Amino acid sequence: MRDKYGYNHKLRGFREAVMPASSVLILTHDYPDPDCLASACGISELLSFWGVTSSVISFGGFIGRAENRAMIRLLNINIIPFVLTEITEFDKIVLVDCYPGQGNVSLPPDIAIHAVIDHHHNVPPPDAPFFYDIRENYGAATTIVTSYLIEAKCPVPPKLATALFYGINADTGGMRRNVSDRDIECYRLMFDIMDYRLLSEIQNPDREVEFFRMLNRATGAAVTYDNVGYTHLGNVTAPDYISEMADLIHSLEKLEWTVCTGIFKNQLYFSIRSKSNSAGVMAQRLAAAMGGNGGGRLRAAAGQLPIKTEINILLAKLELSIREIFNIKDAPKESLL
Ligand SMILES: [Mn+2]
Repeated sequence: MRDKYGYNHKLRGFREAVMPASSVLILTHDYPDPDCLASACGISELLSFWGVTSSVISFGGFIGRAENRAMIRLLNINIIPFVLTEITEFDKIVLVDCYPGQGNVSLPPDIAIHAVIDHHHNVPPPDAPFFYDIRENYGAATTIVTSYLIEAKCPVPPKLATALFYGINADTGGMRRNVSDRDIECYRLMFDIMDYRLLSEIQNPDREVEFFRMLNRATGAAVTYDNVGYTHLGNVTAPDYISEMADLIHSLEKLEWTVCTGIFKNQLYFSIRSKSNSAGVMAQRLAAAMGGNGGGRLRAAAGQLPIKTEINILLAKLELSIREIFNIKDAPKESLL
């Protein structure tokens, strides 16, 4: 039977795809954010409620954002780097907040997966060899997982509720972007269970000096072209600094769009923020113009561009593409500071 969102039958499909199992690998995208971490924790709880004795949460890349590190530490999230997992030891593999073959998930191409839970624009082939639950209208993958927990009548302890609340909160920018009724409903339910003190500690974490270095670079290099902001961070020690600095610069009052770039592992990573609803489209256009990959949601998007020439030549080309795509060809370039 379907609920008013038309999704109730998905829980049964998920259960059939992953059960029975004694050991399940729950994989997030590389450089995990609160949404995928919370989704993974929720799935882990659901699996143990169903009797799975061992599940492991894993990710490629690593974690730069202080809030995300605090989330893992304070909520005791047991997460291990993908390179340390032995993939053949798992009966089943579940992907959360990502889709196989998208370049942001560390998974050997020949490995069979069993379930995908995502809210990005991904269209599985009709004969997809795995279960999928992709709800593009949801602001957070965590909302899908929270719905599973509620439907399955799985108890949600306060720490998990804190993770789920924070996951929905982070991906919706505090209920500002891409919010569906179901996101709000789950957000409210978790609010009543969560630990406020822990949430506050996660949101106000101790920071490493690298954060301030990045902040200094981001503001020092920031320029505006009318209502479009741009900054380049140079080499970064973790790609999630790029999205973090994009968020900060984007709070400048006059900006409609913000683009932030940084170099990591010989690729130029970019993040785009939009106060209208065009970030994902702009990321696709920028990637197409520069020969890279890009995409995302209405107000937040990202991508990677290959670095095949000298970086200054690439950045000059990028500026031309930004001017073209955002329709600011003749706008004066002004320094932020
Ligand atoms: Mn997400």
